[in-house]
Amino acid sequence: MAKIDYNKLPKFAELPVKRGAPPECAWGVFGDNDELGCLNLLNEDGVIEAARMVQKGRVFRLDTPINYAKPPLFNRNPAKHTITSFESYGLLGHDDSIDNYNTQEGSQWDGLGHVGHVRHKAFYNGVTDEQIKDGTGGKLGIHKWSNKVVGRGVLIDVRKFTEEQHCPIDPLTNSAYTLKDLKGALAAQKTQLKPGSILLVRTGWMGAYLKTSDADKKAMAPLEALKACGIESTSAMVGWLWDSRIAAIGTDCPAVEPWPWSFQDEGALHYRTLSMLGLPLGEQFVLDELAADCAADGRYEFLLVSVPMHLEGGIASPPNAVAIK
Ligand code: UVW
Repeated sequence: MAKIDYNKLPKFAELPVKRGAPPECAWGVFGDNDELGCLNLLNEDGVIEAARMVQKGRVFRLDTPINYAKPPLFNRNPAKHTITSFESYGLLGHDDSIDNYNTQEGSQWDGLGHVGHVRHKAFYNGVTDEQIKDGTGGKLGIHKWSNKVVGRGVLIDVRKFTEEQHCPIDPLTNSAYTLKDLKGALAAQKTQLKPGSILLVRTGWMGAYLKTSDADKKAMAPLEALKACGIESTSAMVGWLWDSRIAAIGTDCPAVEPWPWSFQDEGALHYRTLSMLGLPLGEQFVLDELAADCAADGRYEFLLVSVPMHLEGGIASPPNAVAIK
């Protein structure tokens, strides 16, 4: 992990730095051939500092179980888990396989090859559709993150904050948490963002979804039917994330931004972050137990360890993440 001087990075208002690049994009900031985007903000010092946050040995799993959503959201396929017996070899034992596994069927990081900009027809750093390929020959593969997503995690419990302010939104609608809400929650928690933080935002969607009936889950799963809260998709929001030097943002809702968002909307957060800034998005994270612990001890920072799948050329991955306090 090369060390970046956070103070030498351009402010959001100074973007783009690359001649001819689209507005509000970070292409070229970490080098013309960079494929890691904001994950470049994580470094050895950050890992050491984050390891010091481990004080009581509690470990919180941040992934949903595979196939937790029945059926998976956005028309994605359920995975088929099969156990095979070694009986025919005269051995007591098993193998297993997961067929039809969609890397975004539950908790996930969206890799930088997931979504390219609707108008500029390019992925982060100007990567073209033809350059996204299976295996090692392609660009922006998720395997390049497999040892990168470790550092100081920070939770913003915006759900709790808005409940305490008596203005909670319904997470099962496409309502937005504003930048003001996020800043208010941070202030209430007395939490500071520092450069190289991996930001987690609890919106309350996952808890609300898990409480619904099987029939409701089935009804809301299709892309056309789903409604879900998220954070606002504004220039001010992404400017704040960039200027705060956030390395990645993970949420407990399906799309980070409210769903539905229009694929034709150039202002969608997916474009502003994945394609323009190289900022990884995490969705459907499990944050309630972590949030309860943070509320109990008043510490909203922790060591976050996420090891995305070592899938060469992969587009997305379950985070395989834990927060350790
Ligand atoms: C959407 O916004 C459709 O979410 P995802 O990143 O899971 O594709």
